[in-house]
Amino acid sequence: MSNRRKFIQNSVLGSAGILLSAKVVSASSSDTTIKKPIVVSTWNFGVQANEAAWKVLAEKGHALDAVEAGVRVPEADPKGNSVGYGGLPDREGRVTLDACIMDEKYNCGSVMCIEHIMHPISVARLVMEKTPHIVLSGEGALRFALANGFKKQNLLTPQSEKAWKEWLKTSNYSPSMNIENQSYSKENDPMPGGPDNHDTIGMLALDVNGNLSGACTTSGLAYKIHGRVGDSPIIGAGLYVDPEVGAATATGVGEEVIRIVGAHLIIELMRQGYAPEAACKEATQRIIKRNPEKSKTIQVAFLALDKNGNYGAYALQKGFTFAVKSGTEEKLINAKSIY
Ligand code: SD4
Repeated sequence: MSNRRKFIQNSVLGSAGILLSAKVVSASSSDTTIKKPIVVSTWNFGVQANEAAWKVLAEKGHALDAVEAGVRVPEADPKGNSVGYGGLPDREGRVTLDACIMDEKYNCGSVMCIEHIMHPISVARLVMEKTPHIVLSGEGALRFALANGFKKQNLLTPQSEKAWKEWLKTSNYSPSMNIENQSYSKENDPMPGGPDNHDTIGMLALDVNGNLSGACTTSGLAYKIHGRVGDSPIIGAGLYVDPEVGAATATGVGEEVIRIVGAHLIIELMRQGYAPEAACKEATQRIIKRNPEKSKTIQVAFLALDKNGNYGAYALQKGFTFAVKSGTEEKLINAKSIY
């Protein structure tokens, strides 16, 4: 973790729990002030990503441009081992990326299992804007990107290659991401920065004109079977935006998110009057209900922003952080969790 990131985390986390509980406002409460613009995003790297998004929002830009600009930051960061460049590969050593984007008019675009392209979020946006389709996958997505001026690049960094070769020695596949109490040994961690430098970025923004948009981008679960696609590029699972209600995104073990269509579930709960945090909590409880034992061993987290700029999050396990930036707040928050 860079010193700068460490500084931000240390300086804001102390009061985070209190701020979160003070901030959760029901979508149907009497507080009708609309807090805009605002951007929220998952994990520690959300702080830097929010800064990039904020440049767009502060200039009265559209939320869609903000979320695209924001998530491009971790996509291009070789130190992050779960998004874009530097992402851990699948079990064949191939870095395959998933991303999707959605605006306030239900326009959406997605790429699944795309290789060699550093900014899959921008390809997803092109799919949305320049094709009659919503999803392009694999070889077709790559060809579409190359035909539209994207460069073919090697995304496997020496560190990620080293980690993969190390993994091959046991080939033990057991995703257990960012669980605070998991045993973690710095000596055995092949990645610089330790366990904080991973996980999907999901970003949600409300611009000054009240437009909502969201973006989600990831290299997916490390050492997955080649061709595996998680929740992140699936509209309704990893991301959903509904202008009448709000936006939601997910991170963690995608298979569990897909099963409950996580992001869309949260939107529907908020439509019924749940506050963002309560809706996220209910979604985590659906995961527990299906398989209580398994839910203790994996991480899944949700983040939501309603159309009035109220936000909230909830995770299965401790350790999930999310970043908030608005005209009045800039902080990284430790989300509440079930366990
Ligand atoms: C996936 N949900 O591919 C992604 C991975 C992730 O935090 O979010 N990691 O299943």
